[in-house]
Amino acid sequence: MASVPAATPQVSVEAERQAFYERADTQSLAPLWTRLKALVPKAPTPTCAVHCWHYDDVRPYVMESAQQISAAEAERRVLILENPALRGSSQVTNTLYAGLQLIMPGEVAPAHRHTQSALRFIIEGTGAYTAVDGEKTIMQPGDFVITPSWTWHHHGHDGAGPMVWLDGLDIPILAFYNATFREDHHEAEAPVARPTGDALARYGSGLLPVGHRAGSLNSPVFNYPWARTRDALHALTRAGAPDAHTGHLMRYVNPVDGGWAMPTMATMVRLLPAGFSTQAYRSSDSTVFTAVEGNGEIRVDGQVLKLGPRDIAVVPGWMSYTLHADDDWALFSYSDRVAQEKLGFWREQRL
Ligand code: GTQ
Repeated sequence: MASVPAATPQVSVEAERQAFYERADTQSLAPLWTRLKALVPKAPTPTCAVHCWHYDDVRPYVMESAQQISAAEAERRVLILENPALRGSSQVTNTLYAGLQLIMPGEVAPAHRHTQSALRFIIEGTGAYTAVDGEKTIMQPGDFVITPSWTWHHHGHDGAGPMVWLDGLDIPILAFYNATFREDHHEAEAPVARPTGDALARYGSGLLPVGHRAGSLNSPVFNYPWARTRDALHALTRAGAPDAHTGHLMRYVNPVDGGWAMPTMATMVRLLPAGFSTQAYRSSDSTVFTAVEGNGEIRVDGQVLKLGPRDIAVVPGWMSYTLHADDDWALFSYSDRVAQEKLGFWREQRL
């Protein structure tokens, strides 16, 4: 057999393949085998970054936005919390949006509805309301409020002083599915049909109207007041030791079926007693945290994020992290965990 230099066949194989890729490319075809390991990696490779926004740093910008534009003109006067690794995308994680919304006394952010779900976690101020699907709720710091998909909602402020809340929306998820719809109400304020407090009395008091059926994707409770949540969390600390990996971790529940409050975004709140440190933990859902009361640290990827009241942090999915409480530390968090669970691929690991 005639011998050929060893390198030659390899070179010609590569060259032939390249030529083939170029010809296939003209038909909008691409080889999987050059991409398989990246397309189907062994473990998640989130492209978002660890980040923390300290409220004292961003508050001046949020307040200045009121000099720049009214809530009516802006429709929603929000500064988007954009992940530094995803600038220009309006994403805080690959699947979630976060923003800080400001409303001033006398303002109305006009009624609209959209297929995205929204959550509000109240950061600062008192006296503003949000009206969701015909009921107003007055918001207090630490309250968790939901705006289900396709429900009319507007925000207003009959009290005094600026009011700021954290908006969490599933905007990137809806964009991924290309299933975004919106509609503006013909009036700034959508009709209010029920008295304030009705939903909480009817569905959020350990009672349900007899005959009420499960079946909605969203909790009928749309404001989970901080005063109640706080009492519950502190009661837990008296009953026993916190979970080693998560602390006293609770989820906001749909009282009708025991599920999550919303179908795409999982919302949780936890208390870590003063001095408590968690063992390392990771899960496949990238998570946004905000501290409500107390101070502590999130240690992740060699970084130490100090998180006091109103500070906001993002931890990418599958990155192992630990939590350390300086004093009794209450943390709210949201992620796409509920969507991942329902689709069957959510994972967690206790390290
Ligand atoms: O309050 O309806 O931060 O529609 C982004 C989009 C808030 C809202 C945001 C929205 C809203």
